[in-house]
Amino acid sequence: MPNKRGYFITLEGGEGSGKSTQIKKLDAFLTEQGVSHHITREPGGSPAAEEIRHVLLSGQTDKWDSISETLLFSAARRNHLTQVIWPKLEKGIWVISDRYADSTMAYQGYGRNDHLLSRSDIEVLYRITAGDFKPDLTFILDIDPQKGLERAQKRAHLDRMEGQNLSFHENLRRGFLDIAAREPNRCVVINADQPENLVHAEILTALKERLHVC
Ligand code: T5A
Repeated sequence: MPNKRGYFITLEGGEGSGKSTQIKKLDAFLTEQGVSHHITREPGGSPAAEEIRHVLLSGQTDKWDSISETLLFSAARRNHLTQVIWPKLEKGIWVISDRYADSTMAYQGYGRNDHLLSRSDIEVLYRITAGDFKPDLTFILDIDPQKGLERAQKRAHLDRMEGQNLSFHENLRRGFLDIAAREPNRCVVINADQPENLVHAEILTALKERLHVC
């Protein structure tokens, strides 16, 4: 665990909610403000974690059950933390990640709904992976799953997760909203069903209010 100095900010949400689009805008804003920062993503973000990403996102939807998936996402996360996130934060560099641990709770916990893993199982595994470390601020981009999937489908073919049925995506939306309700000091829910610039403006407002910066 780092003696943390930079801020760790995560963007979360269902498929096609616009995280990558908003991260690009946040990247440009922080550059403009002269804030030293690093953009990353999960699964992935370090060379070894990117290898695990490929294994996780390709193939049939039923390739892994939720326990196997959670272990693989956690292995990738541990590598990402030790090789990239913690060293950057220690140097005072902000880290902005496209997805992080809330995605594990939402997708492998709520989304799958196969009752193989409880909330507390996932929390214990997170503690093994990252100790008490948590993002300073998390934006949860909320959108009707049907609309999000339509956006994702327009952009590219659906990957292994995106190909799950609609009830999976509805469960994970509920999961993200539940996570936000449980941790209101860390999480801000953003209405992602509005034009990109308005979503960006909401994110900047919350960034300034929550972190008292920029
Ligand atoms: N996963 C991940 C788990 O199951 N467990 C975990 O622990 C972790 C970390 C990652 C997958 O892994 C799963 C979750 C995911 O299924 P990924 O390739 O990183 O896969 O995919 P996503 O994170 O889902 O990213 P997407 O690219 O699908 O969605 P984004 O980034 O939310 O959306 P974005 O910005 O690419 O936008 C999608 C389209 O919508 C348009 C964009 O131009 C683009 O065409 N768009 C808008 N259109 C209208 N209005 C707006 N406001 C728009 N914003 C964007």
